[in-house]
Amino acid sequence: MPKINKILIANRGEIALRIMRTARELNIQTVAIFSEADRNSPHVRFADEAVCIGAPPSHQSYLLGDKIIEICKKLNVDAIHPGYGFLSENANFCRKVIEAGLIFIGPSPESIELMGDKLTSKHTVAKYNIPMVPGTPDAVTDRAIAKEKSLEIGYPVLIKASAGGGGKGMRVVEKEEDFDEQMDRAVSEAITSFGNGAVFIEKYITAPKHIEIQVLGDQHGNVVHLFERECSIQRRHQKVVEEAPSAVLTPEIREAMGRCAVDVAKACNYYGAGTVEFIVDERLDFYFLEMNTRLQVEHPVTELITGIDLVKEMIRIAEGESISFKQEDIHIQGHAIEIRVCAEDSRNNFLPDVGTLNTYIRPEGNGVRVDDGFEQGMTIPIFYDPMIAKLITYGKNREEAIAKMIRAIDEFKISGIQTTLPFCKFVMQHQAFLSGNFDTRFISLYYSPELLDELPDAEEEMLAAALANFLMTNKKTINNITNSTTVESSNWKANRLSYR
Ligand code: MV4
Repeated sequence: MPKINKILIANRGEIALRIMRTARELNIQTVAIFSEADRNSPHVRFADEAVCIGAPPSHQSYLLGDKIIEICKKLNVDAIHPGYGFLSENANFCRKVIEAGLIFIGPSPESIELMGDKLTSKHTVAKYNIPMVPGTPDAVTDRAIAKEKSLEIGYPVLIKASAGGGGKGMRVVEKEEDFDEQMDRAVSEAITSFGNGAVFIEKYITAPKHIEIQVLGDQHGNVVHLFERECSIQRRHQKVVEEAPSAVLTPEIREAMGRCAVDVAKACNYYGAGTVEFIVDERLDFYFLEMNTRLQVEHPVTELITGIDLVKEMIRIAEGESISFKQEDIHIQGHAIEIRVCAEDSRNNFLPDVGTLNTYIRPEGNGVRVDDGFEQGMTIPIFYDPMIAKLITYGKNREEAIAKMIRAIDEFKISGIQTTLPFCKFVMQHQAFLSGNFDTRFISLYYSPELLDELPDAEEEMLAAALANFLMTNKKTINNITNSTTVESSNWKANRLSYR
């Protein structure tokens, strides 16, 4: 079995650090790559070796597959971990890595290819009894036929790009009169975004929950699942809050979804870490949507409830080892929630906010994990994803995880840029979130920026503290009114800095 002694991480920021930390625990040497914009990043300093790969834009740096492979040869690297985004789901890159005699820490190029196209993935899993949304099994090109099928399926329908992702090339059609226009839009968007105009039709599920199952496969045909993540709170197809487990699944549905996810992985001979995405309707009927063939941003919530280090498993699997545990060995323990702290102004339509982290103080303490790749004083580059940090809390149950999250959000001090922290606090305090029963409409149904100002924010807290202080210094009067005992007080609360 090939032993990995040195890994190059073909990524940046928090995920590069996350992977390097596990590599170090396994006594594996690490090589970072970085663009000119990331020269001073923590992921560069953490690595044993680091190589500047090019100019800030991704196409001149983190997406230069051939150059990355060249660096591996020069530095005697054994394996590449692609992280998420960038080259992680690029089957051609994966193939070139293997052809260069290197190990790709992830699935085979064939699995990536099969699951990268939605229609191909549906055909691949067809031999297993995987529930799927009613729809056309193949691409539709003829409008008359497409409309006929849509009537059969029943409006509303959804036109989806087969090569799609991130909601691109996806159009809801409410009634037959709108069909032609929406089909034209979906096709042209699919061509522009993916260079492939193939679209298909599905029944539109109007209030779906997004629930995904983490799977692991090894190169000996073993596949296990690590339960679900609930990811319904999204904006523009970007997840904002994720948790594990889901508060609404019954043990029976959880097991059925887990078995389905394992079958999907088996259908494409999957190895490595992957995620099988489902939508779940009001009746808790679930439907397979697609499979993501990478380590995902939200993997920490699964690590916390299972105690499994997913990156460690990925590395061992890439070396040819078997998964280190059996399905029956793992159980859900406690509850974990993750929020994505992004450089976006939740008061202004989540517009990306550029600037410098003048203040950046992380929350700490029991049940708090922060995965990040920035430090105080750094500027957030405009060239990449606006995510600054992932804040993850873990408690013995959902209530505890939420309480810890609210405490940790308040403890997170960021100034210099607007972040999604206030929005995430709003979510944590919303009745629909607290109930555990919500769907992908959460933001459109419940959120408007004005509501953030109704939350007690740091400034209000300071005002309240100042008022309390004023009342305390006038305690004689208060005592006269309330007859309470006097207590010592100081100005510390009113004097403390407010960063937000
Ligand atoms: C759907 C759907 C409703 N009905 N398919 C969005 C991205 C892609 N992964 C699949 N998506 C959806 N597919 C049918 N037949 C609703 C969505 C959807 C969605 C799914 C998960 C999380 C957020 C979403 C937001 C809008 C639409």
